[in-house]
Amino acid sequence: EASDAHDELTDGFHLVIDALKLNGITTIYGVPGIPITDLGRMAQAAGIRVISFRHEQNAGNAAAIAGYLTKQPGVCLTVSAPGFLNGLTALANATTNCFPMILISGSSEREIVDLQQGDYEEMDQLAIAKPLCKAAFRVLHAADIGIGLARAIRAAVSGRPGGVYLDLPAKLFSQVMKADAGAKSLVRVIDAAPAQIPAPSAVKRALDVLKSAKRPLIILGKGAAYAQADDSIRTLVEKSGVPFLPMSMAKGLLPDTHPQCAGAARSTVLKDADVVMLIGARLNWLLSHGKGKSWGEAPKKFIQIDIEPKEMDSNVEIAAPVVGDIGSCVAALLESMGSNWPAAPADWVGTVNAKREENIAKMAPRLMNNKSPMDYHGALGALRSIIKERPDAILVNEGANTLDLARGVIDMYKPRKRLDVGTWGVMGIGMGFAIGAAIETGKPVLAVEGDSAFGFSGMEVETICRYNLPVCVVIFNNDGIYRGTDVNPTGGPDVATTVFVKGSRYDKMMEAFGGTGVNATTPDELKRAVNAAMDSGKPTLINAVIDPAAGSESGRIGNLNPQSVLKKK
Ligand code: OXT
Ligand code: ADP
Ligand code: MG
Repeated sequence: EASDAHDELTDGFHLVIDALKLNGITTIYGVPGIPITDLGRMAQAAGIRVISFRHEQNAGNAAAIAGYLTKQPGVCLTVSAPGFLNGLTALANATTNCFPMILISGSSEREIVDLQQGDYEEMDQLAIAKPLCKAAFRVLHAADIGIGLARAIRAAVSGRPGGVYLDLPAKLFSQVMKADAGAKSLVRVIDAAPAQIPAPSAVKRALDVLKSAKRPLIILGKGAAYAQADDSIRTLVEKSGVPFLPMSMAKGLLPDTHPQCAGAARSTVLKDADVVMLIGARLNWLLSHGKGKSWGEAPKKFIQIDIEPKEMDSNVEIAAPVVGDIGSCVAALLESMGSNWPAAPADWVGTVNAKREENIAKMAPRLMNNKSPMDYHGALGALRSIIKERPDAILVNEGANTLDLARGVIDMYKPRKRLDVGTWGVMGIGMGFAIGAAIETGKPVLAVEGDSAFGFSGMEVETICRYNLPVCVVIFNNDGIYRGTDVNPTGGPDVATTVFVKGSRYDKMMEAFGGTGVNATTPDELKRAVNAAMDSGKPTLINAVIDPAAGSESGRIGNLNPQSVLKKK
């Protein structure tokens, strides 16, 4: 029976699974259904961890953050048309954030789709995905599955990382071929993200510019955190003595409490620096495009380290572009700096430190209040001390006020521990990121969520309970988007814009699935409940009751709301 013809055949299902395993992909995030239900079952049987979600966008976000945390593409698996579209938002978001991810979707039959004859879940998925991700491929023959996956992996992780779409029509899975030919068709991707070494002349130019600075600044972005060159980045910062400003997800790459951290002197350093070295950070809206009021009047010179050559001069002139991977670039800079690099100008360092201490001192008393209902600072003061005591925990954060104030208040101590709304400022990453982070790292996760933000992915609390993940969700419940105090301008009882059901008890949602729910009305209660959750590792949701009047419109980016000179009617 061992030589049964059956034993010598393989099929599309098994080739996909074998190709994933051959390339070290051990986890799939997705939602099952036609035509990929059996693929998930067989993958699990073959030892792949299959995490099944309630909505594909959340599965996609989990895959995306897995990619960010591991430098391996996170894989999301979806059904045709609607499932694919749900996952596509996460794929586009991953691409925008430079996270490596592969969205694998089943699709309907080409012959029917292309003649638009109305197949089950008909959609030309490849065409739709293409403009929204870094690369998109379709495999029609089982013998090409190995090459298809190899191309997807390389496209996701090499150069600037991003999202890749892989289209697998239903018929592919049941195609059979000889098992030995199938095995030979698979490709193990060697050196998927090759080092990209910067030119020595570019390194020299960058150091010449840095040396000429009177008021130098280093800005660390999430590309620097992604690169996992933590030790050499720290050495570069310390050897240069230059103040550094971490972008949101780069917080903790060096501790926020590091003596050179200028996070609490942001306005000052942006305005007054004369040379700015960007490491894995783009001059996009989050940095006011490198110009305008927040950058002050004095002329600036930029040094930019990035793997993407086209990023240079995207917003302003870059005096010293250094193109390559951050690990190689920083190593080359360190080597050329030699052993007697001059200290950063003391008067500048002193000015930055004074501003930082002033801002920290100003904030300190606000974090100690024990008001009820809580304000943001009181509640965040409690959470800040929890992360200080548990620096290995991963912090997920979304909302408007809940995001912007937590970013400033909660110090981070280790790299890649802060995961948030990223480049798009997108709501809905919360539960997907929390689940992906818990699965990939095994570390406890604290998700600090605006009540609106949570609503975008809230059903995944069931997923958290089902897999018994060490996730503690804290909902800053201020009865709405930004604030819970809007009224209906016509006088009616329904508020169209930003107010939710008042006094909602989100904690009951967690209890519905067997997790722990807590209603917290003071910072002390909040702290106790979070500590208990982190100690137990049990799925927990804490409804933190926040004063509905405490927030401000759009948090710290209210200036982006369009304003008309005409009076509001
Ligand atoms: O130097 P100065 O003096 O300026 O001071 C700065 C720092 O130096 C200082 N600082 C400190 N002081 C003391 N100690 C410490 N440790 C310290 N650290 C810093 O503090 C200030 C501020 O520092 P910061 O924060 O670093 O600097 P700043 O100026 O804020 O930086 C500028 C930015 C742009 C870099 C920063 O603001 C930033 O990163 N912003 C990101 C904003 C963002 O992405 N927001 C999310 C989107 S908002 C909106 O779009 C929302 N929607 C619409 C929507 C979205 N987004 N998505 C989808 C799919 N659909 C719809 C919705 C629905 S938000 C939202 C829901 C909101 O409601 P929720 O209920 O969820 O939330 P609540 O608001 O809580 O109700
Ligand atoms: P932030 O939002 O934190 O400012 P961005 O997402 O704007 O960060 O920028 C990240 C940048 O890092 C992107 O331009 C991307 O090309 C770059 N990048 C990502 N990974 C690497 C790497 N390994 N080496 C060099 N640059 C990288
Ligand atoms: Mg809110």
